[in-house]
Amino acid sequence: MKITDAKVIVCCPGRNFVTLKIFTDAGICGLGDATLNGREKAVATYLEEYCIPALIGRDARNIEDIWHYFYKGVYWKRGAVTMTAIAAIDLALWDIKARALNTPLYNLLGGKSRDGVLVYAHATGKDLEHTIEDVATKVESGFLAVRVQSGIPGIDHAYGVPKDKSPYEPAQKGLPNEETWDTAKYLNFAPKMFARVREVFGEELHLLHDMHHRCTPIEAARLARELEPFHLFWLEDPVSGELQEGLRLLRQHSTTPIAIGEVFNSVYDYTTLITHQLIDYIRMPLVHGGGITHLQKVAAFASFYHIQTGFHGATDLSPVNLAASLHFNLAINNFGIQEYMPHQQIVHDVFTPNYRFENGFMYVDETPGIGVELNEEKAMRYPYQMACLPINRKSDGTLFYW
Ligand code: EZ4
Ligand code: CO
Repeated sequence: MKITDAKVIVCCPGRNFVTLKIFTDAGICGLGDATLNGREKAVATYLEEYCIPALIGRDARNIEDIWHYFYKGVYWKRGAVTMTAIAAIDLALWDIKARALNTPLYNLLGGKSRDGVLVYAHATGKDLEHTIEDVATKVESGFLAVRVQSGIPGIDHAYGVPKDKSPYEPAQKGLPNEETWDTAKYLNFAPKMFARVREVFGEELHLLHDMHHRCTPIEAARLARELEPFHLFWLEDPVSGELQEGLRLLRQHSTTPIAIGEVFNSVYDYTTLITHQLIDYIRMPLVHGGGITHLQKVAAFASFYHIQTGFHGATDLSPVNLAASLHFNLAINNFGIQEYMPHQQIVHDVFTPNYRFENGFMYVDETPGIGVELNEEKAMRYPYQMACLPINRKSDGTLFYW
């Protein structure tokens, strides 16, 4: 089955998405997500200029060989742009293989280890009481796990917390916004927030929290320790992933489970963290981590250390990534949880997914392949608009370093 062509579709139904479509001489096409928030065109160009010409003529069935061709063959290994491009190729090839064999993707990954995928929702609010209301809304809609983030007294805008009722979107049109951050105010507020959430919602609800790499190791250790009575499912990105020894320091002080890696793209970002058992959940998503072929190996490696998956799943990853992640999560033994934020309706004008949410879990249907269709004609109606993630400064103007 020869690859005859491939093309990159960049569209902006509410936010930017980059999709790779690979064509074969068997008449079967596959889709891969190539969206890297705020750097979309870099991946699109990487694919168009360097990958697609080298893909044409290859046998689409040889996924492992093609993966290594693009990983090792280019000399310049790793990096978010490269690994996102490789992921898009890899996802599209797995989609093609599963469509060719007329079976849902999870069947090729070992079959189902479970019926549904446990997912967590985001609850946010401009202040604590609005956040509590949003947690209640998520619980009422059936979620068993909720990530809680709130506006913080004394901080103008907390990352990822919409100011009004507008949909979640951390990227803003144009060049990066500059926001102000105050760690001391945050550290004072977060334990009070979780005390109140537990008081209102009791012990059963799984609670998660994202620190977005804003703390030093000793600050993170303080918070992880103070949050212990509230039994978090996980504390995410407590320190920058670049500082792996920081996680060891945190570990020495706290039993709060740790998740990290939404900005990672390689197993080599994880080797110390996994083998020294400094974390509990890996966050690297298929789309930024070289696709299924690479994540299968990382997840298997983590499994030997009793570390589970908890893939990134914000709305800046496309429905193709989410659907592929659900197949992956259904199949592997050491699945933990999946982040799930529903895309805006306008996204489903372009992408038609095969998944549904019910009572805290997500399910895929029996559609062969990854199970997502892209309407290219509709995609053309939403042209790319530059948007970037914000930059943070301390209250005295210093640019955040970690
Ligand atoms: O910052 O998706 O856990 N989720 C997150 C997200 C990420 C954005 C980056 O593109 O931290 O809000
Ligand atoms: Co995060």
